[in-house]
Amino acid sequence: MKQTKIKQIFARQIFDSRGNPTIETQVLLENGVTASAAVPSGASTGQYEAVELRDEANIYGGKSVFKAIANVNTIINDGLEGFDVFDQTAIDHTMIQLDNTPNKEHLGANAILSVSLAVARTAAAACGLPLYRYLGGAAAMTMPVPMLNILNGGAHANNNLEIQEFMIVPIGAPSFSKAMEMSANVYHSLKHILQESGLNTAVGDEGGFSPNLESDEQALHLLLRAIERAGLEPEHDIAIALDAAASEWKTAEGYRQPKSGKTFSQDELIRYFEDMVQKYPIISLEDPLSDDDFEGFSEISKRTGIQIVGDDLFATNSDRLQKGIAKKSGNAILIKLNQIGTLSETLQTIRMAKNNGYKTIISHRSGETADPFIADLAVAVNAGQIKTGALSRSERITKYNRLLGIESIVGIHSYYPGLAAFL
Ligand code: 2PG
Ligand code: MG
Repeated sequence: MKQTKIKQIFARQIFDSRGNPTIETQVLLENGVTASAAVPSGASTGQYEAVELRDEANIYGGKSVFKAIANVNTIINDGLEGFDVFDQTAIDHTMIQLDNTPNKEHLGANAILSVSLAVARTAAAACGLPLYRYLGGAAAMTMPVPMLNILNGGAHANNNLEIQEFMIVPIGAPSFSKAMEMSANVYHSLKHILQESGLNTAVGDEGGFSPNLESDEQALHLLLRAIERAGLEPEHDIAIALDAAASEWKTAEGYRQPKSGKTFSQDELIRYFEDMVQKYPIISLEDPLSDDDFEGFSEISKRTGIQIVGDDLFATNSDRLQKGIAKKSGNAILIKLNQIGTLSETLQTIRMAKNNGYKTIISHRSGETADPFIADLAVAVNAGQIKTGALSRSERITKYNRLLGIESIVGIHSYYPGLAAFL
């Protein structure tokens, strides 16, 4: 454990799962221990996320991240040299000060996060612990209930579905591995049903199928059929979760679904979802309204009684969550490290959510890398839920496989909450 001071931090440009540039950062300690981490990138980003610094130059479609990389290799590297790698909070705080803007636009939240995550992973390596154990200590034992996005729409697919994510949630499973077995069966059943119906089985950004359908409601029917065909019972074994990502539908007057052109007032949209929740076994509904509508989130929570998740609404930001808690907006928060930009701030937001009875769902981004950091984080903080795509595409599978590995190590001492994660 000696000489755990940071000697050098080095960033490089790699690609994410959409073929866009992103950052991988490596931390080297004086004792020679080294580890790295990579940052993901969203498509439906809302307006309150920390700034992802991109070069907007004439290469890589304007998306290269060389400025952010230079910030890591110079300003951040110089500013953090000699810090003990175990001082995560001080390191994150120092980067926030070096940036000195409210939304991390100076150094880039992508630059800062890559360092923050690489520091945590290097610290874990320095004490010879798996990341979930380093972050969560002996208390880390809850396997998250996965939400698998098996039908993709919205900004994640070029089909005609307006709702961004149609997810299955294996709440009736006794363990994480059994939950994944059930989910795999449903995913494959859905593929067979689509094939038999002459529908497209190409996948969207998060690995879910992305056929053109008659309506979003038909997508819900298909999920139910796939669950039954896998020999499982909708609601009891597998429930449904949706992410509407309705900030993408917001207009000056109300809401307009971009693909069909259908318009809604706030009240009409609440009623639209209320009706859906009554008809289908929907256990969780994310971003049913825009990222400014704290009141609407409060109203729809009351009227549906199910889990209402704020993603774009809270942006993993404790100030925004605080406002939501005061107004009773939703009852769950999606946690995305790159929305806020440091591990310490993310952990603070998770703590605030838990202390106030909000459920926590650790989430991937639609543009991902093979880094499974969020799998370890979900176990470390006993989040209870994770959202990390369908059972296809390695950048999604790597998170599930990491969780299977953790469960096999934690073994009989792990706890899979199933339905209890939503109560
Ligand atoms: C979301 C995410 C992840 P994106 O809206 O919840 O599924 O999508 O990363 O595109 O913001
Ligand atoms: Mg979302």
